[in-house]
Formats: sequence, C-alpha cells, structure tokens
Amino acid sequence: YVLKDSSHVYRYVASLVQRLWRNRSQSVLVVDDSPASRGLVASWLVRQGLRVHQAGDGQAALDCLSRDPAIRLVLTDRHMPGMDGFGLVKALRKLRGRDRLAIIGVSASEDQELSARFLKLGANDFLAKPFSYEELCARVHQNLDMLDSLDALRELASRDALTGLYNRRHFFAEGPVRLGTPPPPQEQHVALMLDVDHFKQVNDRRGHAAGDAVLRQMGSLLSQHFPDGLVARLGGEEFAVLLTGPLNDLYRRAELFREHFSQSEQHNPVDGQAFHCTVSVGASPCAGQDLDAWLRAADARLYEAKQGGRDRVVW
Ligand code: GH3
Ligand code: MG
Ligand code: MG
Ligand code: MG
Repeated sequence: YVLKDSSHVYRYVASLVQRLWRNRSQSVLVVDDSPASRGLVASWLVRQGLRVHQAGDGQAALDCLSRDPAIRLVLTDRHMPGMDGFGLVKALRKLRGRDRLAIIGVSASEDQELSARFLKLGANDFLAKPFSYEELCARVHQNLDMLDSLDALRELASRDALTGLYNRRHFFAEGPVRLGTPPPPQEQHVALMLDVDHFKQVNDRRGHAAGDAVLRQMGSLLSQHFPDGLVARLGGEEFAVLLTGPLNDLYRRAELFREHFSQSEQHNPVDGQAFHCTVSVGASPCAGQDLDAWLRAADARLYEAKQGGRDRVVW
C-alpha cells in the first residue's frame, strides 16, 4: 500500500501530525452542572489530545476563560443554576467574536427552538444529548479547524508577500494600539521611516529581480534589528518601524541598522553579481496621539536625510 500510493500516505501522516500538534496547543472548556456528563465529555476530549478545563456554571466558565485566555472552544449545557447556557453565550460574545472563540451549545431538551436560540445568541454550533463520541469529535474538530483557517487568513491578510513583513493595512490597524499604550518612564515611542536610496536605479540597471532581492534583504535585516518593533512595508521601497525605548538606545539602534544595511552585500539573483545599496531614515519621537501626524514628522526627517546626501539617519 505504501509503495502504491506513498504521496497519499505522506499527506495522511502529515495531517495526523498536524492535528496532534494542534490539539496539544489548544484548550477547550466543558461547562455543565452535572459532574457525571461533564466528566464523560471531558474524558472523551482528553482522549483527542486536547487540554480540557471544566466548569459547573456560567460564572465559573467566565472565570476559567479569564484565567486561560488560550481557550479556543467552549461546550456549554443549557440548564445550569446561576448563569445558564444562554447567559454564558451572551457574556462570552461580549468578550470574543465567533471567529476567535467557538461555542457549541449542548442540551437534552426536546425543544426544537433550542438549537436556533443558541445559534442566534452567538453559538457556532449545537449538539443534542445524547450524542456519540464520534459526533462530539467531529463537531469539535470542525469548529477548531474553522478557527485555524480564519487565523491563517488573518495572518495572510496582514503580511506583505514579498518581504514577509507586516503590510500597510496591519500597520495602520496596530499602530494606534501601540500609540495608545503609554511608554514606561524614561522611554519613548519613536517612529522610523525608511526609504532605499536610488532604488529606481537598481531596477533600471540590474533588473526588477535584483530590486526585489534588495527589498527582501531589507525585510530580513529589519526583523533582525527590531524584533520588538512594529515593522512594516508601507509600499514600494518604503518601510516604517514603531519602537519603544530610551531615546539614546533607539538612536544607536537606528544608526546601527543603517550601517548594517549599507555594508551588507546585495546579490542579483539573475547574474549573481554583488552590489551595495544604502538607506535613508527619518526618525521622530511621538508627540500626541495622532499616528498620521507622527508619521508625517518622521517623513519630514526622511526628506531631510535625502536632501542631506542620503545614507543617513535624521532625528
Ligand atoms: P530616492 O533615493 O530619492 O528614494 O530615489 P528612488 O529611486 O529610490 O525613489 P523613486 O521613488 O524614484 O523610485 C522608487 C522605485 O521603486 C520605483 C518603482 O519602480 C520601484 N518599486 C516599487 N515597488 C517595487 C517592487 O515591489 N519591486 C521592485 N523591484 N521595485 C519596486
Ligand atoms: Mg444541566
Ligand atoms: Mg520612495
Ligand atoms: Mg527611494
């Protein structure tokens, strides 16, 4: 069998390994006032390799979720003392959307409306008691797979395809979040705007592939130098970094980066020729709460760097 269709076997093993790895890293929460049925469901999920928490009512479930924010899926009973299943779904949805936390409503009631009410309140799915081990596993995995797909899509939508850095969309979504967090004492938020010097010449003289290689090199050096920063390619050969730290430190790091980039050898992937590129950097400490104004200030410094002869950092 292995010899007849090895690629099929490979795919199967790969998906199995992926699922086991995924399960190990994911927590689920089982909420039911009956210790017996809660325990049974929990043991079935443990058998699937998942990390399982248990809670006896809605409030205990909320406490559990705040203790372990890594919980990805909640299975909840309908009838419970105190906060019941419907109350819990409503409360959970205020904390996290359908695309971040999966909720499966569970109940023994014969009421036909029950599943619809669970779904209308924000549950992703519904299981009617009694259910089999197979059905539980199928629903849990389908919901976890959906969350994984959405995570993968979100990641893809936030990245620049050429450099792997964050893209403009993500930068302008996350920038204000960073800006809204006050820096520790003695530290400041600083924006760097970076632009490759005479990049058009690289394209014109050496070809577009050589230009792309420079951009990828820029991406990898930026990630290497600023792992603590919000690093993005804003477009073309223009990059931005938001950093937090003591001003002197950040100044030194920006200078070190410029030097490293200018000294590193670039390679034309077409003819193998080596060449060098430089970068100009404008830096501005943050004043106020407006990301656009902050970036305009850094951009004005970048313009000065270009006017001043390029291959330099201007503050
Ligand atoms: P300066 O030193 O003043 O910044 O000059 P420059 O030549 O770097 O600036 P200019 O804005 O004139 O040129 C930018 C060039 O970047 C033009 C465009 O063709 C090129 N470019 C934009 N995006 C890409 C890309 O994804 N790949 C490649 N290879 N080139 C790109
Ligand atoms: Mg109950
Ligand atoms: Mg430019
Ligand atoms: Mg340029």
